[in-house]
Amino acid sequence: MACREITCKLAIIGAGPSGLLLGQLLQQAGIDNVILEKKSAEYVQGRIRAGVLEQGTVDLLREAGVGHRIDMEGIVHEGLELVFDSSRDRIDLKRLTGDGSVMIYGQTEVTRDLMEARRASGGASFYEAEHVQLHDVTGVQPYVTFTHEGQPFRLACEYIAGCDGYHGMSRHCIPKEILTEYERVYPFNWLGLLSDTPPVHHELVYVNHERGFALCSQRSASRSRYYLQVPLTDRLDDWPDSRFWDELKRRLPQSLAERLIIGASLEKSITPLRSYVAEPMQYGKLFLVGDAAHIVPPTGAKGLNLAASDVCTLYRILKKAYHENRVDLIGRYSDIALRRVWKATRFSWFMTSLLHTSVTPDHAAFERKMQRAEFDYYMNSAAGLKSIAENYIGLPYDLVE
Ligand code: RFL
Ligand code: PHB
Repeated sequence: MACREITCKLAIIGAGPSGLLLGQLLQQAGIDNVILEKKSAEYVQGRIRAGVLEQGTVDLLREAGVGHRIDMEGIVHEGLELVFDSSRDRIDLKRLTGDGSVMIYGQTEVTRDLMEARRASGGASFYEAEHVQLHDVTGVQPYVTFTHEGQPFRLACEYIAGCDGYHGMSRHCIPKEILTEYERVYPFNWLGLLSDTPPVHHELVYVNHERGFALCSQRSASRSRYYLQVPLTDRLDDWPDSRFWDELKRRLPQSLAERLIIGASLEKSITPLRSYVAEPMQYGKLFLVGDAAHIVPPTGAKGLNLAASDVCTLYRILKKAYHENRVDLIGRYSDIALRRVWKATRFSWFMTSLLHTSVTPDHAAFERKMQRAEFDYYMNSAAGLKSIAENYIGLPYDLVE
């Protein structure tokens, strides 16, 4: 079958939040782009993931023209709780950061809003694209080949955004001698449960209990999301709903446990915890964006937010390059993005280390003492509280100029 030829300024690989948001912002700026996604739209839309949006992410979504539903349905949180054993401490985000907050709005909803905006903008998207391959990324005119519904395509473009997540292939186009990878895999997983039950508390509660970490999150006044630290060897079959609820109750302070309302799970999944950063985040005309370049453990609620700040950096650079002929900025993407990436990687690692119980028996007693001392320090120091608060609401974006 003859290969169909199409052209655009930017080829976007992946229709997760990174690809969809970048596509939407550029579409609005008159910079045409084509999105290629391996999975079906229904599959992408159905993935249950993040729930906490930083103010910077919400502002960027508004700028992309998809702020309407967030502003109506998102829940503003001005604080969160940290619990060590049974003692509860509140971090007052608003007071500590001078009016800062985060927004509770599910990644599934962000994805739905962005997909609808994409449809309305008329931007081209190919779902269930197969055999996606990048070519000549360091050449004058890179291109992407793929197959869609059995038809081979050749997409000629000026730049490529690799928004294809941690398991994507864009990153692997950067030669091994150029790419440096930094990684830490944590020795436990998270088991998540979604249920149509009212949240146990009106704010998020992060718990360090000697039986393991627990998190009480939410999607709405009637939908809860809970997580438990579980051993790497545990499988979903090991965790019928009743066991999940019993274990969560045991890890919560009594004041919360007695208020916990349980119900059937709508979804349950196991997530590995990993810190990973690939440097540089760009190679020739290929830019890596979001999870394609870095992964953080979810304890700091940073993954999606970091994807949004990468998108913001690349969007501002491309807009200036196309509208103001500032092509000199193109080579600065990686350096600008990585500064914020490393700070969020540090915070996510810090929160993970502070809140999870050790699985190495030799060090467990010592590490628990260290965690308690760290808790006491952070919760009783104005500087400590402020440090957690300003990182949780999201550090400022670096300027592109
Ligand atoms: P995604 O969402 O993985 O999307 C990548 C897309 O690329 C597609 N793809 C390909 N397409 C074409 N050709 C190929 N060869 C391809 N290979 C892959 C994939 O099918 C997919 O659709 O990456 P993106 O867009 O960078 O977005 C990143 C976020 O999804 C992720 O960081 C967050 O979900 C992380 N995360 C959280 N982040 C937050 O900011 N706040 C949170 O509260 C939060 N909680 C979480 C989380 C992630 C979790 N899990 C499941 C890892 C909670 C959990 C449990
Ligand atoms: C969630 O609601 O899925 C969530 C919230 C906060 C986190 C991680 C996940 O730190």
